[in-house]
Amino acid sequence: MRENIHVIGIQMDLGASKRGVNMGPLAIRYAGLMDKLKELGFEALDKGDILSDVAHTENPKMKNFKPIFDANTSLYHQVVASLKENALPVILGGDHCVAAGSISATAQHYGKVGVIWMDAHGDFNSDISSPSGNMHGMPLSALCGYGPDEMIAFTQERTHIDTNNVALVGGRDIDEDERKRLAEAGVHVFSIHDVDRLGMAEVMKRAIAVASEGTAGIHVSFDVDAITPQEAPGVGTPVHSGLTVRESFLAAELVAESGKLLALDMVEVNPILDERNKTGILACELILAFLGKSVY
Ligand code: HAR
Ligand code: MN
Ligand code: MN
Ligand code: MN
Repeated sequence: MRENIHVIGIQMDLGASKRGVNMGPLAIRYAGLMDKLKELGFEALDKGDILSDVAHTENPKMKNFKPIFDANTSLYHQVVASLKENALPVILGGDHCVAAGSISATAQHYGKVGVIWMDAHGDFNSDISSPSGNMHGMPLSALCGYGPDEMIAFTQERTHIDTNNVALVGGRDIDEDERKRLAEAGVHVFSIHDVDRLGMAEVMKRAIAVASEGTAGIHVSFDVDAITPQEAPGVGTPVHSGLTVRESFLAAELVAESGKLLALDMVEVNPILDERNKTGILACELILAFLGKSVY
């Protein structure tokens, strides 16, 4: 586990239909993230927030592509810089389109990384398959080389994530075409049903094995809508019957225990829809758990 943490916010909400998720980084910070990281003994640096240009759509199949790409380009360069400084980047979203920048950076730096994508959704649409044109439904597909390729065009050569090293955990609202695309691509899907049947400990054991095999380590991308909406109400696209709070923490604790974490995204916290920062506080505590805060 790295001792140096760089916290990088990105105030982005243009990838989603509902506005306000750009305030997520503030909500997570106001839950006390920086102080709590220092209490855990980390050298924690707040790199501030990347801002986004205003909404601007040229192509309705990829809404707000230009400002999303520009902000993601800044994020990509910041994450690469942090990795070069030997820090573990913690990225605060923002909607999930920001994983295009953050995971591209980890892949560029390490060459081969695994991804554990915790989400109610698959985020495996292309611009063609997307029912909405919302870019937060596309980043995992783009990162794995299934398009839209423009979304990750930060450098000349693309470093695609090998789907053999990708595990999706907690999925329960996946579009019909998206499900076929996930299966054809060979993404390892552990749906909420698998969590019920196998238990989170076994699911994470398998997900960590998938993401570790032949890789430098794991980038976890945690969409808070993976958690059941009663416990995480501050999300734009809630889906009933999700992960319990303890299942979420167990997942985080097992990732920490693996010692494989290279970078972490904590995304989709929408303070406008939240209840007294409940989801922001939960996101903050989950970050600490992923970084090794133990419960006893
Ligand atoms: N699958 C739907 C779409 O592509 C909804 C996806 C996005 N919602 C999220 N992503 N919060 O995790 O539009
Ligand atoms: Mn998502
Ligand atoms: Mn989601
Ligand atoms: Mn496989």
